[in-house]
Amino acid sequence: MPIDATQPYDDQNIFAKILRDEIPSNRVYEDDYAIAFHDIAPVAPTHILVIPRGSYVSWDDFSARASDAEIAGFIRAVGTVARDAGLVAPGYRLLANTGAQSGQEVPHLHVHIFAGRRLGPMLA
Ligand code: DGP
Repeated sequence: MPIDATQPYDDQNIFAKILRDEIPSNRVYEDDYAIAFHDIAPVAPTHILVIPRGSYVSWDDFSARASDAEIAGFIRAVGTVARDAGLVAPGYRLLANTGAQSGQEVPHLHVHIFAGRRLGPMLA
């Protein structure tokens, strides 16, 4: 069910529970600003989600409210995850759905990393 990106943060969302280790995930990375884990329903051979540790509904919420340190830390984490996974040479795609028409389903900001096959010109 797509979410309303203008809603307040819900700390019972599934990624909040993954952050608190209340439900399991296949974690591949963590630092002070972000964690990364494999998507439960991959659409590419490599499909990793990177989420900030802070409580942000969407890219919009994050870019408006997060500190410069959180934004820098998160963007560095996304790059590090892709680099550590060996994705730079073959290439990868980043995607952050924001709000209902994008299809965002989980109301905690997440950046998808897709890789491992030739990706089409658009995911739409
Ligand atoms: P989006 O449509 O951009 O909100 O993408 C949400 C993604 O989250 C979707 O690709 C499936 C993934 N996902 C949903 N629930 C879980 C979960 O419990 N664990 C993991 N690892 N991924 C999940």
